[in-house]
Amino acid sequence: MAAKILDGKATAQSLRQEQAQRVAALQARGITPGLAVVLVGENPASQTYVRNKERACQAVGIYSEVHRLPQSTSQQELLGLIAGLNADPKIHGVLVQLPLPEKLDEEQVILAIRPDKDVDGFHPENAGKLLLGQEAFIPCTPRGILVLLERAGIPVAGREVVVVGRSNIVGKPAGLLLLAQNATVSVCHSRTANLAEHTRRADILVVAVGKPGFITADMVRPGAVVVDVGINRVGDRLVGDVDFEGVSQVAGWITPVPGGVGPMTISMLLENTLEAAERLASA
Ligand code: L34
Repeated sequence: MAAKILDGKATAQSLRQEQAQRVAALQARGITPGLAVVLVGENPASQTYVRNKERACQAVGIYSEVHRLPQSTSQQELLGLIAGLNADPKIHGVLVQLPLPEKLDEEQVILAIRPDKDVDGFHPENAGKLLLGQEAFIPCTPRGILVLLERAGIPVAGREVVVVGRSNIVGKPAGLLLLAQNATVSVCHSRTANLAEHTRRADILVVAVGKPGFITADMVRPGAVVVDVGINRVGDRLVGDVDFEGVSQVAGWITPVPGGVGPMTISMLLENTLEAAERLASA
């Protein structure tokens, strides 16, 4: 195996110490940072992610509450809960785990979260600020990718970055963030013609499509940095969107799945929650 491992688990772990210190500093001023997570339904992957978020909060001393609601929850009930959390002074961050059950209106739910508690950065106000380069909550997964590269000493400015996937929660904000860091960014998607021609040009390749083994070794430039955002369950195994076996022979750096971007997503949620509480402390 040629590629070095971009270890998200270890990076998230080392960030925890700094985060615990920030919690202590807030507590010295009488503020305990608080996060509310809302989980609707029984999606097993979401249950795992939310449990991991709860544990991470506990590990650094952030107060967290998880509201587990049945699949049958109505839009009105969900909006009512969010209104309560918006007004709750213990809560600095509010997150509604996605995806929501089909019959719920995701867009309306996100719009109901107070932008200054929107630690996912999904509210149009935060998304718009990110687009304009203004200070905002930055979505956790894209922010996690940036911090992972930064902590590994991998420069972004001036480099050719190709993002595969254009979702609102990963692909689009990742492209904008990398652009703000002076990368030359292409965003590819399901209708991209000659995808491999694009991916082979990448110094840094970010993949978030949700298809196991989608990126193969022949699509990767030798020595490239490969960031695999996918988490797919294949039988009883977790695999990314990148064929790790093959691509790790070619790439210079690669994120594993699990232990890559996932733990960084959670780490950045803690980061955003701390920022929300710190803003209140200095207000
Ligand atoms: N609202 N919805 C909202 N915010 C988010 O930031 C998310 N995301 C994505 C899905 N829906 C969301 C997450 O939390 C993806 N995601 C997430 C969070 C944690 C992990 C993966 C994705 C994670 O802990 N991954 C572990 C393995 C977990 C497992 O065993 O399944 C890892 O090592 O990659």
